[in-house]
Amino acid sequence: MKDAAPKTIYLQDYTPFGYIVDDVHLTFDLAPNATRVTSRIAFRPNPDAEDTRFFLHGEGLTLISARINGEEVDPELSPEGLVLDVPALPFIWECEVEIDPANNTALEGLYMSNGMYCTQCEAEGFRKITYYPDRPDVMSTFTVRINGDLPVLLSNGNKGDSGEAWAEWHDPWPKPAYLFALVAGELIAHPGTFETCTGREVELNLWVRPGDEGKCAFGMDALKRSMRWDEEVYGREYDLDIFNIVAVDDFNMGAMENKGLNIFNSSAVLASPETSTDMNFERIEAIIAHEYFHNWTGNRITCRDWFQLCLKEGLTVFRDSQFTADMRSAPVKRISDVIDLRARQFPEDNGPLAHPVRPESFQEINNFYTATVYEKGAEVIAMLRRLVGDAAYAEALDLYFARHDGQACTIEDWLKVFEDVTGRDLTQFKRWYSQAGTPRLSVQDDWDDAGTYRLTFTQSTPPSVASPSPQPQVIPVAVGLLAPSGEEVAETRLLEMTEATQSFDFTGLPERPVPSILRGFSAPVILEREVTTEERAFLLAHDTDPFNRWDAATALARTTLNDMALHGAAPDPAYLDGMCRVLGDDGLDPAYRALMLALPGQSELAAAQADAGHRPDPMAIWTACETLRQALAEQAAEMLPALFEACQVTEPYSPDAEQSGKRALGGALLALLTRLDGGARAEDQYAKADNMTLQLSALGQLIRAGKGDAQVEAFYDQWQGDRLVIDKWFMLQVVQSTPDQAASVARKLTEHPDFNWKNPNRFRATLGALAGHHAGFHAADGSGYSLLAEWLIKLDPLNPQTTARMCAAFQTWRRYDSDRQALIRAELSRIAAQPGLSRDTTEMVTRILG
Ligand code: 0A1
Ligand code: ZN
Repeated sequence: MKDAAPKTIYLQDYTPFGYIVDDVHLTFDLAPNATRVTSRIAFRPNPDAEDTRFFLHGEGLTLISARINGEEVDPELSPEGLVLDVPALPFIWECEVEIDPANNTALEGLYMSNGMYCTQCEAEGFRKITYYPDRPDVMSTFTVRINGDLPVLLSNGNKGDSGEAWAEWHDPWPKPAYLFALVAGELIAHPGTFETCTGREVELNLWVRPGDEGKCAFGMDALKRSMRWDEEVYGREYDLDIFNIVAVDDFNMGAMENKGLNIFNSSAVLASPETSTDMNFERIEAIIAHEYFHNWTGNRITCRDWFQLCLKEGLTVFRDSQFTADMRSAPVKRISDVIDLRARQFPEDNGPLAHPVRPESFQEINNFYTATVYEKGAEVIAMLRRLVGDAAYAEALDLYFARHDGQACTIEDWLKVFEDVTGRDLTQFKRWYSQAGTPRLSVQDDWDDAGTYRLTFTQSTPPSVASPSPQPQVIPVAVGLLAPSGEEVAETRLLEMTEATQSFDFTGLPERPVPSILRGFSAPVILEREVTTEERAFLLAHDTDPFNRWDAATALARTTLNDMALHGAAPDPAYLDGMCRVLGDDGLDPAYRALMLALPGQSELAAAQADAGHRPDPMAIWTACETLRQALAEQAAEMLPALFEACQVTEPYSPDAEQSGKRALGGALLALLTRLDGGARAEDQYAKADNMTLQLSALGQLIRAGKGDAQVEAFYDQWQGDRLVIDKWFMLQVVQSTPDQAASVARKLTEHPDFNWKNPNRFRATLGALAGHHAGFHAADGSGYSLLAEWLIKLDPLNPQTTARMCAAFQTWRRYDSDRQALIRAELSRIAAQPGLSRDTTEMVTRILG
């Protein structure tokens, strides 16, 4: 439990630590309930620090002994750590503490998962292991000895000596404590090797529990491809003799980039064709790349303080998205990223949790591992690259690595390398880091008969608690122009908007063009432009920019769905005709066609309605989506069977872009066909499926059609022993339920013997799925809200971090009608009133209530 009166920490209050740590020696004597941690740390006064107070963080530790230069000392203890008078000269701190990993349910610090010891120290978990200046700007080399009667004993860095029930590790690269890791257990290695660009051989291992050996090959291959890519594209070579990855079942997040010893949620690394979907494979590839890329962007160059989190996360997300674009289809990756940004980051940026990419204050840093810091942070780097160009970006990155290797840096350091390389003044650009909120970009166009086409943009960002008076930002707007014949008359040009209102002219045009604005989604803004259905249909047919062509499809879908939900309109024939043309266009990549077919998220539709001054009705939105899908199925009925046939893959399964694109389109077509054939094809696909992608998409359609009872049972029997597949079983039943059933299906699943609610994956598979079922979660009777609140209240005392993250499900509450608002407010107040509520959840609920 955290302290009752949470403190707010401010960026402006940063001061360096009074001591430099030269070297850390740790010894772990492992025991489930009484692990002893002995530390021997060399400190010396920091000449650059004014504050010389010797404060070491420490939480939940039993202090056994403490010594300075060999002399027993008696520090003053508090729930946050200890203070002590120390000599103004270099000294050795020695300390022994006892901790209880077996009862650590928060999964932060040293904890146990299925009998295996593992750690999670980012952001502030190391203080639960021993007393230490647990802040990212304190960097040191670490030597670790693990004593424990377990076959595998791992820590960061290179292997040292080892013997019966002990092992030593030495990490030569100075690192902050949040990158510390230890793993001990009965694990099996899937080994590999990698020869670096300078010819050094690196030992690779993917460590898994017995039984998971068959799920390692893809992860290992993805790791090798990531290592090669980072050498080739960023010139970054790996810097240790060994790189270990460990899969654990109980993990709050996706994975963690601990130096030389990455720890992964097993869902983010284990994969096999039979048990994992194409989407799982793609996600795993991206996460492995992400964690590996952190070795340079995060580990070699780390953050001065946690306000600078985007320094490592925004950049590393940007790098992993470049990697995926290179490995797979760049347009498909771009579209998927924007779908994700609009679904997760826009609601955050436009609600009570809005915060800048670099926040200026927090109570619990774990609450700031957000879509804004990560995904908007990556968008900001993508904009920077667009503005300076690829060559200057590469030069700036080289300078960044050369100048700051081994340092703990700030966003100012990051921007400075770009200023130094390009001579640009990035003062205004920096607002992307300091201002919350999504800019709205409205557009007006004018044509004069002398052949000039003028675009006038106006930007405005809604004020928020975090940014009460936002100023104009630098917005790179990529624009191309099409002739009414469909031909491109002006190739993509990058307009650099800096003013609140600004005009740009295109001259020498023979006739009034049709603009294609914000190509490639060149800035994370909301484009507000009155566009006719005809113009959208035109762009859908002709735009040469794949992103905008896709966006025209989603805009058409959004418009017709909103008309249907708000005004009872019929499906727009322009949308249906356009989609039928897209479906039948063999020249388009199947993966791209699948994305075109997907409807905008229902929560996103609700946001658009609320933005336009309406009170969204979740049930009306759900009905509109169902009706539109049914209408499309009927209109495309004749072409669907042949298209579906063409998506069947006859070669052996591979998770590559080509095959998975076919299966993605096949899945979208199956969803349409199931509306027409009563589930016959889905039943057939389910019966024949030899991979999880096909099996799960068939099962999903059968459940949705209300015909899946037998298969739901069979699926459970088949996969009972596989926890990652059973997570899918939990999730799918909720996702595919009707709105009136979603909460009761989820509730029933929470009563299932396999509902192991202390496992974050299972908890999210069930209750996270409910929160993501827009109409089900917002059921008018409040059953969705109360079920989620009930479980969050139950989970908070055990696992504050996962509880707090899931509170975000309530962040959009002010969009809805007064009855729903009252229901949500009551649930949030019920959570807030829990005695001993964690600091994490308290902060989230308080911010959401506003
Ligand atoms: N740095 C990791 C993610 C991560 C963040 C926080 C954690 O605990 C609070 C755990 C993992 C990454 O970006 O992958
Ligand atoms: Zn990361």
